[in-house]
Amino acid sequence: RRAYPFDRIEAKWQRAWQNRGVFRAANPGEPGAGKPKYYVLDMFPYPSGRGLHVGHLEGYTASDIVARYKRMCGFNVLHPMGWDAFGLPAEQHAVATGIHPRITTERNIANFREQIAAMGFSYDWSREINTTDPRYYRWTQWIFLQLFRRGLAYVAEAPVWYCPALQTVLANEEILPSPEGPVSERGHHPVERRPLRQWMLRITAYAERLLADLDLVDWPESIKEMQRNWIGRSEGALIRFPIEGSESSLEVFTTRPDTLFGATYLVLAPEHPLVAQITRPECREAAEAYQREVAKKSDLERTELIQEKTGVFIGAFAINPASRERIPVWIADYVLLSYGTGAIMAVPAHDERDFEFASLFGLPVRSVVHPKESASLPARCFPGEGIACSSQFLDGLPTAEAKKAMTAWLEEKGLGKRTVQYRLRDWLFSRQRYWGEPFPIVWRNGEAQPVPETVLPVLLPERKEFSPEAGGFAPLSQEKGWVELPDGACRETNTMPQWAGSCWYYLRYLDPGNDREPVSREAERYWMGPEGVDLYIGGAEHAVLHLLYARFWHKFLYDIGVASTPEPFHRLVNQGIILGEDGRKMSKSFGNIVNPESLLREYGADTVRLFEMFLGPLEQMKPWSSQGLEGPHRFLARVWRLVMEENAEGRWMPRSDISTEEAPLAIQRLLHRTIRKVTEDLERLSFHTAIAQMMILVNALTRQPVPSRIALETLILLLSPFAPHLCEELWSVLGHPEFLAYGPWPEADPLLLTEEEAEWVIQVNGKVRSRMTAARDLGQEEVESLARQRPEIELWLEGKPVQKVIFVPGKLLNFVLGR
Ligand code: ANZ
Repeated sequence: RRAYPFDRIEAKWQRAWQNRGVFRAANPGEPGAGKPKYYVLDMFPYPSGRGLHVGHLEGYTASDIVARYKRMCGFNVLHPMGWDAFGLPAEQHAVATGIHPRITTERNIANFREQIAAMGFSYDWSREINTTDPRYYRWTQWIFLQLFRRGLAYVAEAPVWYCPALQTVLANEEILPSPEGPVSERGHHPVERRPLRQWMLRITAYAERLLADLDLVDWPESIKEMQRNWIGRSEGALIRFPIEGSESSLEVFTTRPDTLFGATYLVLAPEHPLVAQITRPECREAAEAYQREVAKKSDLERTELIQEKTGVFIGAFAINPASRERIPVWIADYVLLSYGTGAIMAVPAHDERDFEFASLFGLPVRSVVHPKESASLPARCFPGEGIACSSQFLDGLPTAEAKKAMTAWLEEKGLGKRTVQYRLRDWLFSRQRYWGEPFPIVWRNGEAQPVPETVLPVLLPERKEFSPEAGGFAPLSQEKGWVELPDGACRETNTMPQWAGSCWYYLRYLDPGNDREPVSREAERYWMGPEGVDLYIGGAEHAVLHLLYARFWHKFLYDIGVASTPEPFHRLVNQGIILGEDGRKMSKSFGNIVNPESLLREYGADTVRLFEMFLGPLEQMKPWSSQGLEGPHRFLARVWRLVMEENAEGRWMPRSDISTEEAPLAIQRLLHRTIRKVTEDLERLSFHTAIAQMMILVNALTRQPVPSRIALETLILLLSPFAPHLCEELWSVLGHPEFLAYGPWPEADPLLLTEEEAEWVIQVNGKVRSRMTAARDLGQEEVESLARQRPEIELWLEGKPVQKVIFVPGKLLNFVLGR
């Protein structure tokens, strides 16, 4: 038997919200747009065949609570949802089953939509978007054309990652390291380097801004750091070394020009184009054998520190431009072709890798920097900063100044120049797949030409065959009637990668029906001003994929006047991963995915929502426990019974004894402390602590012989973002005809908050472990809850059952732990 009739209530309010368009956000010019705006965004899902699981719902519940809270605070809230529906899984399914990806995608979307609706999320469905809808991808193609016209999209033959299993190329960001070598992010299939002609986007042109503007956004430091590392800015110098007996010279990139006098040999990446030219005939055979061996390894394997260094002398000598010394030229795989100039000057005295290499092959080590503290030279390699020595005009200069002095000297002599290098590479933007956006490009006389904007979208042709052809040919190339144009031109047959659609979807929600432009200026200024999306919630796995790509497109859209803010997402929050009951990541392969359907049937959406948030801090990783749903469910049933009672026929009726008098002072004080705490906790997205406080309030109200109407209404308002169906029902039972969704957020009365404070002592097993200042008249429950929220107490209690709690009013709380 159900603790309260959630099934009836939930269906009823979901219908009412939908029918009355309660969550429609007002665009400029519409009634409601006079309010301040708040844009709270979820990372839209890829509608997979598996449906939503409780991990998705965590982020969506959090953002929904914020959306509902902000609405009650008087904001015009934009809270949209859509589908990132191009991509590999639908296509692989199509290859396996012969069912068109569009059909699978539509089916999956319908399923997702239903699951999401059952949770009572307050999305404005009138703004729903789907990246595979031609009315949407028309503008994705339009943006690509603008990139192309400005030289930011180009075709290049480059060594790219190719995945034989997926039969497509992949971007650097889609490759993961693994013990067996690099693999695809999707599916973990082995990948290899292949030279292929591909579309590239010049994200490197934005490297500096992508880096600098991280300072403008309120994001987790860990994500910012991952982006900084991915962009990988290094300041240094390019230095030219003449090659003895050759016209050519060799350029190296170094971050330590101050160590030039210590450069005792040069190293080229084995694939460096100069190798063929300068290798001496007697060394050719060995060099080529080495090149073949290296071709089998990935960059990651090559730069692995623990790996034994390998290399081959190629018989050539260069001249150190500072010391005029004759130094040997080697090839070795610890130097990568794709970074800097693909060649280095080796300074074994000050670089660990060079030192290791020099020791192995007996190459000279020359110290040119000594530590600040002592003039004696360390026996081994000294990679730190210090004072230059044995370096003529640099001697005595600290490293920073020596770098400047050497760079100035090189520039003056025309031997080198200051430079900034980035680890970031241009974005490989084409895929040999069917299920993606076609490029708005035709090839005429070997030249890529843009399709005029007026004929967009370039529709994806219907097909019955989805397999790519072996050898990296795109499936669309078989679609002759589509590819060949009457004037002899041919369409581009690659498609865009899945990331394309998600690069700008948050802008389309602002004005989804616009068929003249991606988004109107007016809607964009209103919703994005002044700092972009106010809150963006999603998984941390997108740290350098979606979040970097979207920032790049956004900056471009800013440059061409479509966007008005330098950054798209002001505040970013990553929900923590929810682990299976077994403590492992939820995944199909572990068979531990919890789907929401059965839980919704058994407990209802409000309980699932509350439980998701009560699991622990939003950003932390936490294990799931389906039994844990009982507690939140009983809590909601208790709230229900504060307002409702069962009559003789077993029907739920409003309680007849609800008092219109003020609650006793102690209850009023608790009530207002709860208002303050829940409000503060919502502002900092600390949902579990807000719930804990409301539980204390409900316990206190349950102990009252007759509940006070004011206290009940306040509780309902505070609880409504978390358990919206139950609260709408109780709100209407208490005689309010208007939707609670726009109800007034309660305000704490400062007079009821002023209280005498006390210093509370918190003990664990009789030992003082923390102290906190809080109201003197707090009850045991409140002190216990506050104490448990303190990190140091959390640590002391972690994993140990509390046997009993000793409470001394106004003074002390002692947790006695079981053994
Ligand atoms: C000489 C030197 C002396 C260096 C010294 C370091 C210390 P980051 O900070 O990552 O930019 N390097 C340059 N290009 C390379 C390539 N393609 N493959 C492998 N290593 C490369 O590192 C820049 C430093 O990494 C450069 O500075 C170069 O070694 C090396 F005491 O030059 B250095």
